[in-house]
Amino acid sequence: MRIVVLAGGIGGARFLRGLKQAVPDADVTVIGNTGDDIHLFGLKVCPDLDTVMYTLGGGIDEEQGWGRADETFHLKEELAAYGVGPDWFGLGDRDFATHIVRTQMLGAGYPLSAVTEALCDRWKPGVRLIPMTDDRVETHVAVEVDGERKAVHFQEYWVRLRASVPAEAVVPVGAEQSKPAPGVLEAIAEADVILFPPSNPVVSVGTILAVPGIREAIAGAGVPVVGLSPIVGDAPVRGMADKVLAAVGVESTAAAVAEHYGSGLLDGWLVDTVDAGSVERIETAGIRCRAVPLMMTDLDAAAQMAREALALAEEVRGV
Ligand code: FO1
Repeated sequence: MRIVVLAGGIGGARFLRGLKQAVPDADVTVIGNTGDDIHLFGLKVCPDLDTVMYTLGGGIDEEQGWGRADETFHLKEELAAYGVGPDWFGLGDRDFATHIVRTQMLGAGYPLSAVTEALCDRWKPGVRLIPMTDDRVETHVAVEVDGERKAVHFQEYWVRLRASVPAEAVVPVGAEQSKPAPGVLEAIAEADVILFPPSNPVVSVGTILAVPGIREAIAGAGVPVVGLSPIVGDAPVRGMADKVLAAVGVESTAAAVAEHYGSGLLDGWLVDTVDAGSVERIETAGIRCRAVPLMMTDLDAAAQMAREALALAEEVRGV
């Protein structure tokens, strides 16, 4: 079975680990969000691609959900000692190697998709990981700080500001001019099922859908598209998705996120059992809905969620 998954960071990566356990023989292609990318110290850092690669490749810091296990921060300390910023983004020594190799290959003219493939040769994530585009896209967030409106890089909003101020707008800068990376549209066209994991619907899945051609390809693929709500009980399971949902006028509920994606895109939507009351509203919106446990407390829970998503896809396919 060929499965395409649009993945962001931690939630998407953990879901993918469950999917691989649920259907080990499936051919999984991950279209990764690159809107979180940031250039630091002359290096290109791709947080969401690295989170998928490390999580599935066995190198992730399990507790944090990002960055490398057994990390040290000597380089970060030395840079700070030189007064070279920023110091609010936690790049570890092991992680730096990934960004050095990536930046070196980009500098030699390799596109990000080829670089990602090369990095995955080491990590062997067991899925094909393709960036949504080889072009530069960076999400910026419009905020008002000390009475001054300004746009900050997503990572500054997320990590330095801890999303402590409302996001007035979220803009994937460069998305309009970008095109899907090689293999993205082909994977969607050949997929038997397309999944939206519990990733951030605005800055992760939303950014991938902002690359011209991707939303249309998914909507027109003619195969079941099933998503899992990242919102449980009116609150994001992790992260601060509610802050960016507000920026796009979407209430922080499982039903509102499903309606935000729309029945033109989504055929099925899984909500957590605590949100079972919203099943009818979602089905009225033309999206088949089931209430199942959606807390990825461990690998088996994530695998069960994946099985539920695939079962719903078959149910949708059958109509
Ligand atoms: N998230 C944090 O909350 N604090 C950090 O210092 C931090 C550093 C970091 C370094 C590399 C990397 O790949 C991810 C990192 N993240 C950090 C997570 C990152 O902000 C998020 O994973 C995504 O951008 C949102 O999904």
